[in-house]
Formats: sequence, C-alpha cells, structure tokens
Amino acid sequence: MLFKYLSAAFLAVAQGAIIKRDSPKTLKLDFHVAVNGTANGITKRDSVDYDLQNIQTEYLIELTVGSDYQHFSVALDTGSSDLWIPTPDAVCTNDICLAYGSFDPRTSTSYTDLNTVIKDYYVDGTFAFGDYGKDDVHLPGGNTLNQFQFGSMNNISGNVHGLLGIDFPIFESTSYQSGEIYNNFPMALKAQNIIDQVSYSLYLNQLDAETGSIIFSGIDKAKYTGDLVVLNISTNDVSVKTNDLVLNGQSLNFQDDIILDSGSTNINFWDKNIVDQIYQELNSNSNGLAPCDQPSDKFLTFKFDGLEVDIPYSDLVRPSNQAGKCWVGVGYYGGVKENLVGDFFLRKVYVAYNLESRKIGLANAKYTDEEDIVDFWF
Ligand SMILES: *[C@@H]1O[C@H](CO)[C@@H](O)[C@H](O)[C@H]1NC(C)=O
Ligand SMILES: *[C@@H]1O[C@H](CO)[C@@H](O)[C@H](O)[C@H]1NC(C)=O
Ligand SMILES: CC(=O)N[C@H]1CO[C@H](CO)[C@@H](O)[C@@H]1O
Repeated sequence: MLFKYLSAAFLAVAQGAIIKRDSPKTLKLDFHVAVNGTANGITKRDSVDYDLQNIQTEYLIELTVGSDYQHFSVALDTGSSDLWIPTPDAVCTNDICLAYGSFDPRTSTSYTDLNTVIKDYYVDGTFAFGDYGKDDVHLPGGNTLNQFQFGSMNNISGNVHGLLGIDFPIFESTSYQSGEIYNNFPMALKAQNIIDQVSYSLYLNQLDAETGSIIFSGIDKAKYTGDLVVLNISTNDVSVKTNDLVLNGQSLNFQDDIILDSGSTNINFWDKNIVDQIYQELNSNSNGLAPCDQPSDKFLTFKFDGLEVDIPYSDLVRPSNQAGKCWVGVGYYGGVKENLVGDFFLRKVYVAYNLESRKIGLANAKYTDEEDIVDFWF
C-alpha cells in the first residue's frame, strides 16, 4: 500500500464514462502465490503498527521487458499505481530486492530514459527511488505493450523486490511530484487496444493454492457463487462500503469504507477497538498471537449491500514459529483513518474492479479450474 497522503490536492479527478464495446478483448495473467515460508523470506508492505514477519503473501507476476527480453517477477498491487523493478546494481536494505530478477536499462536498445525521478513511499515507512523510463513489455499471448512507462529503482528500503501497481493513476509518483499522470499498466493496455476497458478481476484461489490469476477487462463467471454484487467505489481509492461486520453473530456496528488491497496481507482496521474485539474472540494476545486451534464453524462476516462474506476463524490464522501459536490475520492500521483488506479477505471473494465506471463487483469465490470469461457488464 502506497503512502497516499503527500498531497491531497491532486485527488479530485473526474469520473470516467463507461465505454461501449463491440468485441470484448481481455488479457489474463496468471500469478504465482508466494507465502512466506514456501518462497523464502518474502515480505511486503503492510500495516504500520503490526508485526507481520510471519504471514506474508504475494502474487508474483512474471514480466518480460526490453529488446533483450529481460525476465523478472513483480508483486501485483491494487494499492499502488506504478510498475517498478530494481536495477541489477540497486542499493537495497534487504537482499530480497534482487531475488526475483532485475531490469538493466543499459542492455535494452528499446529503452527510453525519461530523465524523470520516481519516488514511491509506502505506509510502513519504506521507499523505492529510481528513474522513469519507457520500454516494450512482452505479454503472454504474443501482444507487446509498446514503450510503457515504469521505474527502474536503484535505492530500495524494506523487504520488497518490485511492484506492478494497478490502482488509479492519481497515486502514481508523477502525480505527487508534479500533478501529472501517465497511462499506467491497465490504462496503457487499453490505450494500445489490447483490452477494452480499464478494469480487472482478481482470483486469488484458496489458502494453500500456488497460483491465481488476474483478468484485465474480463470477468470469469465460473469463479464465484451466486450473483456478483455491484457496489460503488466509495472513495478515491479501490474501496467499497460495508453494511456491517459480524463476529460470531454479534454486530460490531461497522459501516465504513474498506480498500480491497492485494498489496496487503492482513485485514487491517484503523479502529483499534474492532481489532481488540476480534483478538479477544480468538483468544489472541495483543500482538495478534493466538492458539492455532480455531473453530471452523464460527465466523467473521463482512456484510455488504446484497452480499455476506463469511471467514471462519480457522481461516483467520496462519502458523507462527511458536509451537501451537498462530498469527491472526487481522491488524491495527495505525497510519491513517482507513481500512485495508488484503489476502485474508480477498481469498474469500471474487472481485472485479472497474476503474472507468468506478464500480466494484464482489461475490463469494468458487475455487475451480473451470473458466467462463465474459466482458464487464457494469
Ligand atoms: C537512498 O535514499 C535515502 C533516503 O533519501 C538516502 O538517505 C540514501 O543516501 C540513498 N542511498 C543511496 C545509495 O543513494
Ligand atoms: C452509486 O452511484 C450512482 C452514480 O454513479 C448513484 O446514482 C447511486 O445512487 C449510487 N448507489 C449507492 C448505493 O450509493
Ligand atoms: C512461517 C515462516 O516460515 N515464516 C518465516 C517468514 O520469514 C521470516 C524472515 O524472513 C522468518 O523469520 C519466518 O520464520
């Protein structure tokens, strides 16, 4: 999750119109799900005040860039807006930064230097600095995204190794620096006629699955149960409003915006009172360490207009390195007054983001290999 409060002045942006399409064009990218513990030492940016060292999940997308087809993997992030990759000689505070490949602008003859600095700051206080450039991104299926703008980073703090940010363009580094925006990944895909619409659907698959997928400008109707409930995006970010949060049948009286952030692992609340009530219910200590043996017939339920998403307590914990103790996937987000829901929530749902109509479709996920990809209808 990008630190988004450097300049609120740029956040008022006009609402896009729905585009009428004749023949739908979609792009599906599969990702590798990396959970800390299965893919050595992966971490990503998450809540500020919560120690997440032991439960980190990333959705790794492999990209191929440049005239010399350089490969690297970046983490898909619906909570930031730039693509960035470390350079081979990047100065990093953690070796993880080069573990998934790098991009060397000097060896690609199709690279164009933009002579512009990129500076991304994240909510946990970490940052990635570098230079913007443009180069060709070779996509699966044979398409090429020509001269796409991204950052080659040479100064990286924290435990990250590259991000594919697909949030609204107002959160691009240029936007904070000069108020200008450029076509980020989903926008460029549309501008170059590879997809029809600036929209995408996320299927994270079940807890122990190793793969998932994102479909740009398409919805896989096989991957959810019931109807996809269409909600308005409720803030400047990819968020929707809840009607309530229910803990083992008890209302927590929670009507608030939640940001559906693939760059977060936990379900993070700014209201510590909500976190405390959940910890208490799961017999957790104040650090979020609870017994692993949690019931599967008691639920934390998110209520929306026309949809309930039940998360069994047993799916709210992941193993720690202390015997019998697990980390609870709920945290206190001490940064600003917003709620970020990551992997622990997103795995339970199928979520379709339409950044043009500013609507989000949500349904309970159905874990299956079947596929029925259609165009967005909202
Ligand atoms: C990286 O950026 C930090 C923060 O601005 C700065 O203190 C540090 O000197 C930079 N490191 C390099 C190698 O440029
Ligand atoms: C959603 O937004 C539309 C305008 O785009 C508005 O007409 C409608 O009332 C909103 N619905 C809700 C539930 O806020
Ligand atoms: C569950 C697990 O293996 N967690 C590991 C995650 O990574 C940190 C440091 O990188 C280890 O200390 C944990 O043991």
